[in-house]
Amino acid sequence: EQRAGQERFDQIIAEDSRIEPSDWMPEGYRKTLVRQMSQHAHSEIIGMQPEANWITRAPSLKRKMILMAKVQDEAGHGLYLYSATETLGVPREELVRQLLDGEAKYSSIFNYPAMTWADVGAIGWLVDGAAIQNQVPLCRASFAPYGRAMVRICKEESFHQRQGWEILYELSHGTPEQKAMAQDAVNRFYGPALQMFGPPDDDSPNSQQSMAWNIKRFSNDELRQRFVDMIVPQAEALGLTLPDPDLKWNEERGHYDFGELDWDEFMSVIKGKGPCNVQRMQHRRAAHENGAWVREAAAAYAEKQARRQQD
Ligand code: FAQ
Repeated sequence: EQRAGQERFDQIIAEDSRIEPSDWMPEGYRKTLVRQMSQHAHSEIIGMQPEANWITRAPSLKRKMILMAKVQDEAGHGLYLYSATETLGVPREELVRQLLDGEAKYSSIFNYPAMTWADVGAIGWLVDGAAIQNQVPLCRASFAPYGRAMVRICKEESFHQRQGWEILYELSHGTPEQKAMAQDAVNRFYGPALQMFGPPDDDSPNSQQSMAWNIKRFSNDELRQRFVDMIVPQAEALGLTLPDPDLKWNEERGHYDFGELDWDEFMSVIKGKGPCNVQRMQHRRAAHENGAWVREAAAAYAEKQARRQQD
């Protein structure tokens, strides 16, 4: 049965078709998906924190409503992704436990603080922008529930990126102080946003296999390059600069060259030593504990409904 399963799996991958949860799959494929999808879900949930910090301080009612909607979208993305991961046979409680115990990673970017209102703009433009670049190809991931979740998520991320760009545009066309604030936010978020795509290809242990399984469609460096090519003209349109003296159009390659990123910083953030790692995890653990009564009430309600149906 294992051999037949493997053959069918190989055929589905070779045809660039899709694996459903009920299909046989190799254990490594399942593990890789659980790892990547759950880390993605955790990132969405932890990623609510930097921007949520600004909901009460948004500069107008309209901005507050937009920001609230965006942060709620991130919660929704986390939930679809947890549900998609559960189809691989790992219960939600276990995924959450892995996050709270520090076993599972989440994106490095969310360990940086949102210090000014302009940071909310930079997060929308650069962080959601990088997220879209990485996630559009994931709509074609070979594991069907992941791809399906990604379609909706990407639509919402596009709105998020536009709202961030618009915040920065307003600031960069405002007073000199506002423009300086926008520039400072871009200066701080540019490098960490580029690191969201993961380590350079030579140091990316998972890429090759994930690409062979049609989970990843492009390598970390390919997506990073596309992102840089996309944001350079957008930065020009904003009237802001990107903080990289080596950023230069390369006619021969047809791409922008850019400088080496600070990979020591990246590794240290992933290992828990970024500016906000401790705060992010403390906040998440407290939110989990404070939400225990909601989970208990929901479970009791579900049980009551199930009993009623039996009667
Ligand atoms: N941060 O071999 P690779 C969002 C880890 S967007 C932390 O290259 P892989 C939207 C990696 O897990 C952000 N860790 O790994 C939003 C692996 O460690 P492991 C979330 C990172 O998986 C916006 C090790 O390094 N998006 O949330 C990072 O093939 C605004 C070796 O790396 C996704 O998760 C990093 N940046 O490629 C929400 C997208 N990069 O697991 C709120 C889906 C790498 O072996 C507000 N994920 N690592 O212990 C992916 O596409 C891939 O997992 C990559 C990494 C590209 C992130």
